[in-house]
Parts: sequence; C-alpha cells; structure tokens
Amino acid sequence: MSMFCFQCQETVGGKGCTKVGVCGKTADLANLQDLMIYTLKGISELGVKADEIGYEMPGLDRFIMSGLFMTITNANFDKERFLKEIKRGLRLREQLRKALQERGVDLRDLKDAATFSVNSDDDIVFKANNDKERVGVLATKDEDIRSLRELITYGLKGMAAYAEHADNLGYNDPEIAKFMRKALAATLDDSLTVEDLINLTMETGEYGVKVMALLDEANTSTYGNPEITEVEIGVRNNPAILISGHDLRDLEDLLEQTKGTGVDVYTHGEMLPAHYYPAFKKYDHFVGNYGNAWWKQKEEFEKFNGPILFTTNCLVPPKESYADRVYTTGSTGYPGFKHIPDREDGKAKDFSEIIEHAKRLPAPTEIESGKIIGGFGHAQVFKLADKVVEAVKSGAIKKFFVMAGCDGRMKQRNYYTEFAKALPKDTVILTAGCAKYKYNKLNLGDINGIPRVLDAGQCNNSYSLALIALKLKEIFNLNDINELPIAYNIAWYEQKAVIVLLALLYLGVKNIHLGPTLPAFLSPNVAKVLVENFGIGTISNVEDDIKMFMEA
Ligand code: SF4
Ligand code: SF3
Repeated sequence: MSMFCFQCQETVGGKGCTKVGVCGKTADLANLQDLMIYTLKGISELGVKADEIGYEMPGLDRFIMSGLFMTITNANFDKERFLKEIKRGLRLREQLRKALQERGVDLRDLKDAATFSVNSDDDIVFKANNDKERVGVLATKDEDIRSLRELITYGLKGMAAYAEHADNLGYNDPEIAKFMRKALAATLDDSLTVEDLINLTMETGEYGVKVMALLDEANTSTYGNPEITEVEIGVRNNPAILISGHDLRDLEDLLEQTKGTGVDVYTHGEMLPAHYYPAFKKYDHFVGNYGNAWWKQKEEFEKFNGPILFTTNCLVPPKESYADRVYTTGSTGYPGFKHIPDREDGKAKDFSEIIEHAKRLPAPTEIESGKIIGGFGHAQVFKLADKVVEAVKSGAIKKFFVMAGCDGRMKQRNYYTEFAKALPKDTVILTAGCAKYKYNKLNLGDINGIPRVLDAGQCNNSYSLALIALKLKEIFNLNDINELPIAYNIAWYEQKAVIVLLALLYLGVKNIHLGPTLPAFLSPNVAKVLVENFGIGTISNVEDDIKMFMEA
C-alpha cells in the first residue's frame, strides 16, 4: 500500500512521504485523510449549487470546517474517527442531493466525488487505498495544476482552523464558508487553467485576511485584548493539567472546571499566548507555561507527570510512558486516547474525567525556571506606538524582522536561533506562532524599553502583525507597505502557515523569505510565479541573510 503527502515542511526528502509520514501518519491513515478531503470536495460541488439557489443546509459549514481541520498535519491520527466522519459526510451529501433534487436543480454531470457510493467500512477503506486515479494528490497529473490545487487546499485547511476557533466563540461569517465550498469544488474542475487557479489562490488569501480578522474579533471581544505579560515557566507543587493546541474556548472551560479543585493548569506550545488575555488572568490556578514547541513534547510530557489535553495540532505519536494520560478534543485524535466530545448547544465541554485523573498524579517536575514576556497584540503595540515611532525616527530601531510561523524538529531550524542572536542590536523581532520558541528565552534585551522580541501570540494571531505593519504605514504616511523598514523571515511547517502566507501576499507584502525549505508542493513554475510577482525567497546562511535583509 502506498500514500502520497507533501503538505508539510518535513515531508521526506523535500519531495513527499510515500511509505509512511515523518509525522507518524501511516499509509492507510493518509489515504483516508485524502478520501475525507475528496468527500468534502464532492459535498462542496453540491454546496455551490445550493448557494446558487440560496438553499442553506444546517450543519454543512461546520462539517466542512472540521473535516478540513482534522487533516492538518499532526491533528488527528485516528482512522476510526475518519471512517466515522467520511460516513457522516456521505449522509450529509445525500441529504443535500435530495434537497437540491426536490428543488429542481440540474444534477447531471456531477463528479465522482459528489456521487461515489460505499456500502461498508471496507468499501471506504478500499476506495481510499485503491482509487488513486481519482482520490489523492497524484490524481491530478499536470504538475502545475496539482501544485495550485494543493496550495489552495492547504490554504483552506488553515482557513478552516481559524474559522472553527472563531465559530467556537460564536463568531462566523457565511461568506467565508461559501468561499470554502467554491474553492474546494474548483479543485475538481478540470476546465480551470493555471491562470484561473492563480487568481483563486489570491482570492484564498483575501479570505485568509477575512478569517483572521474574524478570529481576532472573536478572541478579543470574548477575552479582551492581549496585554504585556510575564509568564512563569517554572512549576508549583500541585497536581496539574497541561493544555496544548490553540483553542481558547476549551481553555476557558477547563479553567472554570478546575477552579477550587486543587488542580493547576499549565499551557504547552501554542497555548502559551493564552496568558496574555485579561480574561484568563483571574484564575489563580492558571500557573504558567511548561516546556517549548510541539516537537519537544515527548520528553516534556514525560516529566509533566499529569494529564495532557490536546485541543488542536500539533500532536506527536506518544511514548508509552505517558500515553495513558493524554486526552484529545475537537479536531484532534489518536487511537486509544480518550476523546472529550464536542460541546452541545454552546454548553461547556465536560473535562471532569481529566480533572479526577490529575488529582491522582504527582505535581510536574520542574524543567526550567524564570519568566518570559509576551502579549504584543495589535492593541498593545498601538498603545506603544509613540515610543515605537520615536525609536524608528531617532534611528534607535533600524529594522523590524517578522519571524512568525512554526517550529519543527529539523536541525536546520537552529538557523532561526542563530539568526535572532546575530541580528544587530538595533533591530526588533515581531513574532507569532510556535516559531518563537527558537529565540524567546534568549534575553535579547530591549531598545528604550521596547523588548527586542515582541510576541503577538499564536499563529492564529498573525493578523496582529499585519495590522501593526498597516498602522506603521499609516503613521509614516507611506503609499506602499513594502516601504516600511520591515523584513519577513518566516519559518513554516504546517498548513496554517500557508493561509498566513497567502493573506500576506494578498495584502501586498513582497520579498517574504520562507524557510527552512520551500514547500514541496510548489512546482517549479508555480514557484517561479511567486518569485517573479512577490519576490518570495528562501534562506541561505545567517551571515549572508542578515546582510541581505539589512541592505534591502
Ligand atoms: Fe509527510 Fe508532512 Fe504529510 Fe506527515 S503531514 S505525511 S510528514 S508531508
Ligand atoms: Fe505550531 Fe503546530 Fe505551526 Fe500554530 S503548533 S504554529 S506548528
């Protein structure tokens, strides 16, 4: 049995995983994920027809969102869950087909993705593993069309993740969901040219900006604007739960339910920025952040001693030593892990089992001590605008470096630590996402009281960095965002970075450098378009790159 996946930065040989994923995805799981995407595309083909007549099917938007989210790298490794969701998708598809038929919609010429039928789980698995002519990345033969279809699909996965977080807080935008259907259906359409798909890629970036704005509104209206915060990285002596991933609503439910139980809560990886929100500061048992970025979880979870809750990616297949204390919820899953079901009718999720589990376990072992600082979301930075502008005008700050994005296990990524260390002292790093763990404990000092690493939050908060750039453009009265003294040296890993990149391109940002390697899913011709129109580049070595960025 074989597979083909090249959606993340760690893909084998920078080309594609064909036997098993570096992430731990087996071939049969990868093929089921492909079939999940294929099913979503088929549903979307019908969804576009429904949009044409203004018919709305309840539950459709949410299903497409979470289906896409589940296939993001390191989110869900549970084959049973994919089987269940594909079956649910096929039931939804059938309902939608009937509804459209009843309304007289012409349903001839539908593609296989919208019509294939299965009678059993075995049928599903068979289709996933054997229908390679239709299902999966390599079903598209033309290299450039394939590249663009995948670029769009990965952008949509990131978009879906952000849309789902917003939806969990009661914020949604039907136009975004409609675009997702249109774009998914378009990836099945053989009549579209390279040019059509490039235009659709840009439109994906436009909706990327919209979804990030929506999530920003959801987060800040619900939990307040992130503010400068010192986060404890040591531990206390109580039993504790470690919460990972990006979902703030899950965190809120957990903090409410652990109140007064004697169980502390710590964040891991991408949940660190939750400490910056005013609403979470009222919980005395919300202690601090434990550990580093996702890829260090194996050693860090072992030492944490208590239960771990995954709300989203990145989940690494666990070591035996702690596997019995890992829980998943939302889009995440792993065979054998206890999965906390979704909330019903807006009610809180029930985390009582994790809390009881924590009470039986020892307190975390300390692995670090001290504090890190963050909370530089757009509102906080705007408050400091006078100081920042003054520092730029006086020459105290020569350049900003946007170093947002992801961290990962490749050794090459030490480049980012070395790069941060070697940057001239009159530069400031703007960061978001788990990429920050490469330099957020370096103590790089400050410039007139402005820390040299400004952490805006999760990858989900990358929108803040765009808003900061746009604000500076306004203050300095510039015509073009690219005239600002800002360089972009972005580290990517999974598909949320793809939507952030497309959003930045849509906003007109040029000369973004992507590393540690360019995406394998960019064909030479598509890469050429990005280089020629947007000046996209990659990285070489610290010394040459700093020189290049400082002279630009
Ligand atoms: Fe390979 Fe990345 Fe796909 Fe996993 S997600 S199978 S590591 S390309
Ligand atoms: Fe990190 Fe997975 Fe991308 Fe959210 S947690 S940035 S890699």
